[in-house]
Amino acid sequence: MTNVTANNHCNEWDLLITDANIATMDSNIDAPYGAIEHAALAIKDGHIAWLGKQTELPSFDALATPIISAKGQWLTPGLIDCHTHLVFAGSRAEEFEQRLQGVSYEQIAAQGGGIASTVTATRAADHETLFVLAKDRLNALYSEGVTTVEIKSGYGLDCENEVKILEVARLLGENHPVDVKTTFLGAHALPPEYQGRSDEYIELVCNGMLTQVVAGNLADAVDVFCENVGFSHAQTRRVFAAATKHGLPVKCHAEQLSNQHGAELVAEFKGLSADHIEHLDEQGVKAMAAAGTVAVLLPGAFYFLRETKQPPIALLKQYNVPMAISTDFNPGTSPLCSLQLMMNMGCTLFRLTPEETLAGVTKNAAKALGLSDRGVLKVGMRADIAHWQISHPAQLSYQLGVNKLLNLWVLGRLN
Ligand code: DI6
Ligand code: FE
Repeated sequence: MTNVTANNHCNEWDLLITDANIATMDSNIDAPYGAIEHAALAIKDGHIAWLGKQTELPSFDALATPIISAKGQWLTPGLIDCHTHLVFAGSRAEEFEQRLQGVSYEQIAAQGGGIASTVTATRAADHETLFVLAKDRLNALYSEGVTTVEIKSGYGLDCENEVKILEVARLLGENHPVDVKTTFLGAHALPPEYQGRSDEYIELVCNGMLTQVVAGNLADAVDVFCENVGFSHAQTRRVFAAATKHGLPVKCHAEQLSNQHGAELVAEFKGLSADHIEHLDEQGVKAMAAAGTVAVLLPGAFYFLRETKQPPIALLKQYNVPMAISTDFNPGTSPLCSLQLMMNMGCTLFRLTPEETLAGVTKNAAKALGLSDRGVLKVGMRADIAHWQISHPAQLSYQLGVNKLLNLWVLGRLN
């Protein structure tokens, strides 16, 4: 059982949660969900100081320690949404109507709609407008137990506007309890003014934009949409090389609509994750396994695009590639701002187990962001903890529409 004496200054705990069942997601605990029932958990300085069976609690100063009873309900790690495009303006509802009449996502992109229409609206919006729009979305995720969110740029597509989006994302992190990580996705789509000159645009991404993003410490990672309607394998490689030169880890929108071997490429750069991956083949899976690159599954985009090609779940399991699940929240392919809905879809659409699904929005999502201080409840980890009114952790993937969140601590703070 986890019980580290070094952190066991029990008269100094900031909070003790008693009468809990804890889905630790710690693979060192030999039980489904790494569960400890009839448990307690102590927090000190925003981190977990003790956790274990309540009967094994060391003696502590009951008068000096604030205590909350979890009333026999469940604690899990705070949820992590590791792939979002949260900062944008405008709506794509009309495009949704077109798509329902049979026009494909690629056709709309080719006609100058799709991502380009969100770019026009986002370029026209100021920091404050974007902040207000994104804050609502962040609140929606937070209300369902999310404590860490990754936010990508990619709807500015020039220096000024990519920087603006990342500044708004940083500002959200400073003004909201949720911890925000940012990713520079300048290579999301070709802006209209660069039509026919995609190599020149990639030059701007690698030199002009990335230099400014790094100078302002605006990004924690770099992503590329490697696709027929995005950027080629060779162009993706150029962006990854530039990111690596600046010491930034890379991620890839890979194999979403076709197999461009983006997953192999991101693995070659020891990248954090390959995301979407419906068209991923065995060679790509092997490369990811060897590099420790996480597979980020985005069932919302799969559902919304009415995709029929499934990501190769059996192969990913066979090669032990960690699988994360995320919303991909964006106006075009996944306007679905609910990580709990994604958990349900992970089970219903991709046939993951509820335990794999919970791992996908906790420990594997942390790994997809390169974060080793969260995603699992154990001593020394951040006290990012969700308290749920549920009788079994599978209920988180099972039931929708009734918010089961009772309490949410971020860095030990209840908001
Ligand atoms: N893949 C996606 O699913 C989103 N971006 C990407 O590279 C779609 C973005 C959009 O359509 O606005
Ligand atoms: Fe995406």
